[in-house]
Amino acid sequence: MYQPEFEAMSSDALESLQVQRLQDMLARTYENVPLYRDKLDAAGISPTIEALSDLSRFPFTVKDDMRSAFPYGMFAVPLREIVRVHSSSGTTGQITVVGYTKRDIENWADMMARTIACAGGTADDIVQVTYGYGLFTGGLGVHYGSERLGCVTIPISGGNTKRQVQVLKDFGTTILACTPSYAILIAETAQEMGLDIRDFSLKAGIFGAEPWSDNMRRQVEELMGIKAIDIYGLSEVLGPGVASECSEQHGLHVNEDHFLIEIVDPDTLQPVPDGEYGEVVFTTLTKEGIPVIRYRTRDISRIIPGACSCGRTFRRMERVTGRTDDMLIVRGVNVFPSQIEQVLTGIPGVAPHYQVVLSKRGSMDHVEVHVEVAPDTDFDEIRELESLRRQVADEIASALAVSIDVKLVEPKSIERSQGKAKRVLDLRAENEGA
Ligand code: DLL
Repeated sequence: MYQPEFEAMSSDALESLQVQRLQDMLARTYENVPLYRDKLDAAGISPTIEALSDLSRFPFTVKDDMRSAFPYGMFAVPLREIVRVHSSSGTTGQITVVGYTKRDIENWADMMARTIACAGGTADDIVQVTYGYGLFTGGLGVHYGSERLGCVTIPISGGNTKRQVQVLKDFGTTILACTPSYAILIAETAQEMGLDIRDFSLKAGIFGAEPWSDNMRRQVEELMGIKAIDIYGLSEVLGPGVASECSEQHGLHVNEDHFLIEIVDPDTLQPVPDGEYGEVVFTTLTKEGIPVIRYRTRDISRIIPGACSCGRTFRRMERVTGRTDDMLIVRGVNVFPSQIEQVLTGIPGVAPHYQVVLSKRGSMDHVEVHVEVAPDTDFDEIRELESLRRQVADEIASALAVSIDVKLVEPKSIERSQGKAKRVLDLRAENEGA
């Protein structure tokens, strides 16, 4: 543990720290961010609390609030105190900008150092930072944490996959940091180069930034001979370092000395009991640049009740299986791409590369899963291919309780990503225009 004085705090000590930090944050935010002041004034809420439960009176913050304040309207300090900005990917609309003070960067480095320590990392490790450097928070976020822990830090960023493999080998990398989908591509590229990553010094991966199934974890662990842990975060709240799995690989410890987590029903917006799934909502406690009050992440998860045997006392959130805005409704049944992935990665003969393609057939939405067959597939065996296709379709239907058309596609025909994989291809607007 990198900071046991926080990570293993008693629940009473943690709660009093949280109350004190929340009081301070609310006062600062009300004072300095007009958007929050106006919202609270309009709702007749004073920015003070006695207990953590008082937070449930406060209005939520959503991505559109950030967009409306673009670029700097949500900053709670003057720009001269901001030392870094990052931005969210903007795949679903206008980008948002987040700013960090010197203290924010320090805290972020501590949280990322905790994350690397969660993967068993120490100052003796060599960390290859393959997340993208730039406006995306992944690269620099992990970088500062790795240096904070004292690791040798390789700032290679994403891309040039053969070089990634060569550096893994030649530099003796022990911890790889990238998206899980890119980790699979790196492993496959090594195989094509005639190299076996299991012979390298690599021992752990800190993978995140996108949903990935447990089967995908097992595959990448097997291909690389490593322990793969899931790391979670989002730019609006921090970047990587919000929560991380420990060696138990059973839920992600939320850095609760810096963030309050709530799980709410996305329809009623009422908090749900521990153990039940809902939308994850975060309130920052220490952030100076952009504090957020009850930020609705759109990510679906739950609190895992009970203590963790690793000794960390911070509560754990379940791995994020998807976002409310990624959810497909297929003939009335809610489907997340990661559920499809969990099925596909359990079937020999298909590769862990897939895409859910949405199109229009007349006025109806049509959903089809494209999945690559394994590279050693014999394409002359049409009967075998058809039986594989049927097996995939049947297994999806029995796991998801709805049947979805399946198309087998050739190896390497689905576009690879060096960052977040694009699991859903939406052609509906194009179909309408046609
Ligand atoms: O993806 C921060 C990050 C970088 C996390 C590197 C982990 C590693 P954004 O680009 O703002 O930030 O995207 C945040 O990505 O709301 C989730 O929907 C998704 N996400 C992030 N981590 C995970 C994960 C970074 N471990 C959005 N599992 C979040 C599932 C994840 N989804």
